[in-house]
Amino acid sequence: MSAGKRGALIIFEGCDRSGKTTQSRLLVELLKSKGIPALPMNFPERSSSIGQVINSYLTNSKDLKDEVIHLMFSANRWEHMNQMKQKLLEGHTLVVDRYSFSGVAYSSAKGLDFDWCYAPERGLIKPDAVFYLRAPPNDLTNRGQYGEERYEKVEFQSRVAKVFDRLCANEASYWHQFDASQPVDELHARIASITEELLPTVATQPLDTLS
Ligand code: NYM
Ligand code: MG
Repeated sequence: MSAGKRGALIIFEGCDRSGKTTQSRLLVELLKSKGIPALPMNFPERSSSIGQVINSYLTNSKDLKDEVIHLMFSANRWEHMNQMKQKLLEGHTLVVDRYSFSGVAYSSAKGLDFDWCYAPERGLIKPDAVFYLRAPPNDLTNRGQYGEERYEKVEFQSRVAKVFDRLCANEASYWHQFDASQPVDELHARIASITEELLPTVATQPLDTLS
């Protein structure tokens, strides 16, 4: 990519098993096949020392107070910000499976205050687009087969979905909501077309921060 052209920060958000991992992989593959530099990322990023604590918490081998794990998830994003900024400015598009909004959605679904949950996210790089894969509420209640990790319970996921809906309404200018129950290739085509329009538009815009 030519000098001065940055990449886009693209985020996938949604409940567990909404298809984010599949769609983010397809998007990275598509961009790469077109010669557009693209890198996949995901949060939590479990390999750092903070990430390893988060992993122990999620797999139930460690208990932490709700506030403490919330701040660990946020710290896990902060510790990757310089590296993300550098990649974006070099022209890489980052396709990220979960970001700040998962932080707010899962913690406030536990009962923590919404604004308190959002506060540590302010100052992080603002996404150029959030693709919100929204599972229809009926689907959530029909889906029983979650894995073993903490949070993977239907009743809890319904509460998480409500917070994502609220975030989607608040941040409508850069959020795109999709019905997660549509066929994988149709959803991918919609996401691809929005991304292809987005990349040239943001390439000359400065990076912004969440506020
Ligand atoms: N999660 C993820 C949070 O509770 N807060 C956060 O900030 C992030 C990024 O971690 N159930 C939760 C949501 C998921 C869990 O994520 C693991 P994944 O994408 O299933 O590996
Ligand atoms: Mg999961």
